[in-house]
Amino acid sequence: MGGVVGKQDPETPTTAWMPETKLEAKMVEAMRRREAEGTALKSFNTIILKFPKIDESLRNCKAIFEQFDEDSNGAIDHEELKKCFHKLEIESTEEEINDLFDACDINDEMGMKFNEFIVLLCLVYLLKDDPTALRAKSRMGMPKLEATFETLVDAFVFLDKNKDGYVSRSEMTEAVNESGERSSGRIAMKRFEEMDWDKNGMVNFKEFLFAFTRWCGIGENEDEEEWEDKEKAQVD
Ligand SMILES: [Ca+2]
Ligand SMILES: [Ca+2]
Ligand SMILES: [Ca+2]
Repeated sequence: MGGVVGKQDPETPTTAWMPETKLEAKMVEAMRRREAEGTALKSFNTIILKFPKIDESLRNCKAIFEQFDEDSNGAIDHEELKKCFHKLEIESTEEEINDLFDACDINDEMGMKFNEFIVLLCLVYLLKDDPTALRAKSRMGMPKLEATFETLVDAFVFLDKNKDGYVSRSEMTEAVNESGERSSGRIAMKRFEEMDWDKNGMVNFKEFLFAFTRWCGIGENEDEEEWEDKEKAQVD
């Protein structure tokens, strides 16, 4: 019977969010492990200050995307992704690749668009941070990009105050309020709604990453003009 239940953190509220998929469970587990190490970020503003650098680094990732999009159709299909993993020496089972593909292919177009590819790589980065896997030393052989992914993970760790692997509305408010800006509560709510894709009141790391690529303006060619309008309204 069961036996898969991990150590229950006494501080975990009884309403702790249950992961909906196996991949999400792994993601949350990896995030919690990472969260136990703490964050290098001191304030919400330090995250904001890192935006331009993250933006630049993610855009540079386009060359990697194009390299693996062998037929240059603007999307990385299943076979291309498998080759990509092989080339980057990311050890994954067929099932893991399938799960990642399904999780990140948000438009169900049977292919990774650039922004989806970034999210997928960053999730791989997080998931490969497995202390039991000795081979994980150099996770993907892309030090610059990995440094950016680490910053994104760190930002999430900063936001997730109770370290349960999800950012809640109140955690977002708390983080933004610390920045001490007027009207920050309203901004926090707006940002939260932008992140909480499935509107379940919690933001997981994947949702956080997708929101981030949108804030950086990556993947704006998608059918989401409402995002752009929101962005414009917020620039001040
Ligand atoms: Ca392709
Ligand atoms: Ca949390
Ligand atoms: Ca959510």
